[in-house]
Amino acid sequence: MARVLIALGGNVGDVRATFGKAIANICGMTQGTLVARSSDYATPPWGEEQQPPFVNACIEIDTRLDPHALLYTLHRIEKKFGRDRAHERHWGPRTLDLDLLAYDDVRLDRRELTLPHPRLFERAFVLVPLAEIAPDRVIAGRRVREALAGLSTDGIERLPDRPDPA
Ligand code: A4P
Ligand code: MG
Repeated sequence: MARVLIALGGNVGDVRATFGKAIANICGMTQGTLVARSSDYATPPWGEEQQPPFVNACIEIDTRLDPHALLYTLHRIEKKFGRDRAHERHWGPRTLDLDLLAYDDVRLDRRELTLPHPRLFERAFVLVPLAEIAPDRVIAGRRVREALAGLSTDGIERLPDRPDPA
């Protein structure tokens, strides 16, 4: 069983509702167990700034899928929730982005899958939710809470919990 961290992001549609359904799909389609789920955060757009604010969150799951099968499954779930890679811009608006942040302590350096995620430590929109659920996790030699301390968190806001859908 592997312990896996996944980042969720989106800025098109009812992103928080999408996250709820996507997390259920992630657990179902990976035969995974949800270990932890962060709050949702409103975050200023990063990379390409002329686009609506994002919602971001992180989850931790246990799964028996290997890293490539897991990424393939995450891409299927992105597509199911309306993501269309053929018609979007790099760093542009999207309904759902699922990034594999870390898979146990596995290191991989391939274009289709780099582990840990290569841009993880540049992004407060990833580290803020990650620090909520895994502050002491060490990834590529860096403790999550310490990595976050080096970044600006300006404009990032924790969103109030939503009641579970009936
Ligand atoms: N890939 C390689 N390694 C991984 C990995 N560890 N996890 C490959 C996921 N994918 C990985 O990904 C491009 C390719 O990377 C995939 O085909 C996969 O095989 P992508 O998600 O299609 O590309 P992208 O999302 O356009 O680029 P990137 O660099 O992953 O950027 P982001 O961060 O995902 O960009 N601002 C805020 N506030 N919040 C956001 O969530 N997101 C983006 C989108 C831009 N600005 C944002 C946010
Ligand atoms: Mg991505």
